[in-house]
Amino acid sequence: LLASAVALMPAAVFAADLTVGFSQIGSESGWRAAETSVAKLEAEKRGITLKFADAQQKQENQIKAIRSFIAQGVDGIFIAPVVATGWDEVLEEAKDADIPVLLLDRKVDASDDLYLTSVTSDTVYEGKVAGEWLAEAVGGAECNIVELQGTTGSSPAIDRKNGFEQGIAGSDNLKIVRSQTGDFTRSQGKVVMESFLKAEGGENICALYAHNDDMAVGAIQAIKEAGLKPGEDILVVAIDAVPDAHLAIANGEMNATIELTPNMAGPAYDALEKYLADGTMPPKWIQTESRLFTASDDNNAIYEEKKQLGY
Ligand code: GZL
Repeated sequence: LLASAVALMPAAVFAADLTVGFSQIGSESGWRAAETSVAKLEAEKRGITLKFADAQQKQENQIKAIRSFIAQGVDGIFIAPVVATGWDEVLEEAKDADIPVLLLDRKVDASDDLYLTSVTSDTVYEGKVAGEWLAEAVGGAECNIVELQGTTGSSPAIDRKNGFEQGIAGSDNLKIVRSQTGDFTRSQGKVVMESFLKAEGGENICALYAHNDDMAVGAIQAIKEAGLKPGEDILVVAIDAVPDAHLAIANGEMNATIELTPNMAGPAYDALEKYLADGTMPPKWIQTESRLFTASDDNNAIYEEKKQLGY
């Protein structure tokens, strides 16, 4: 009788016993802050205990946090890996402790038997969509592009650069004349854009491609302080579709962004619960959607909606 009662128990009850350790990169961008708040919300919805560690964008802090989660014997470990390399040893330790690891929003250069699954967008595709949009917007005109790269060595920075170059490959009139990391932050985006404007001359820059909206928003400030009109004198395309990007597009100061869902944790919790409940192996990659937003979308309404999401 007891066995059949347990068998009928809803999955949520099993989830109530789950403890997950989340090694988060930091809070370098509005998108990252949203990913964190959604991860906490999704844990609450499932009755999962979430142990959260903010690494202030340092890999050694992530590795320390992961070791601590292993010592605490958590049921699963989520990692948003700040860079793609240097994870093998600690992932082996988690595997030896029989604790499944799930990657959120970024990838690692490690054998995929060291993690249960990765929940990310197609970051090459995002860059390609940005490049194709710009090629379409510019038409046949000569266009010197400046690029703000994400965190050096992170998988989205590597992929979004490659994808963008694929997107503009067919347009000889489009050329990347300056490219430098802004570390995915607004403040660095502004500082690096100021140096681009100084070195290149604002009148010679036709467009900015930023690997995330936060760097673009910082750069927009620099473009305005240089007496130029962002979105007109210098076209601006980026990725994440955070509320402030929709606002900038609504105000004509930005032209396009590609959406990255902040809910990477939801699918990860579901995959972990299923794996722990009955051993189901998820695919190694759970891909999230990417969608282009431009001035033709109702950006003011979308801004209001997304403001509720904890960005
Ligand atoms: C991409 C994610 C990036 C966001 C940035 O998947 O890792 O990190 O685009 C964030 O906003 O810093």
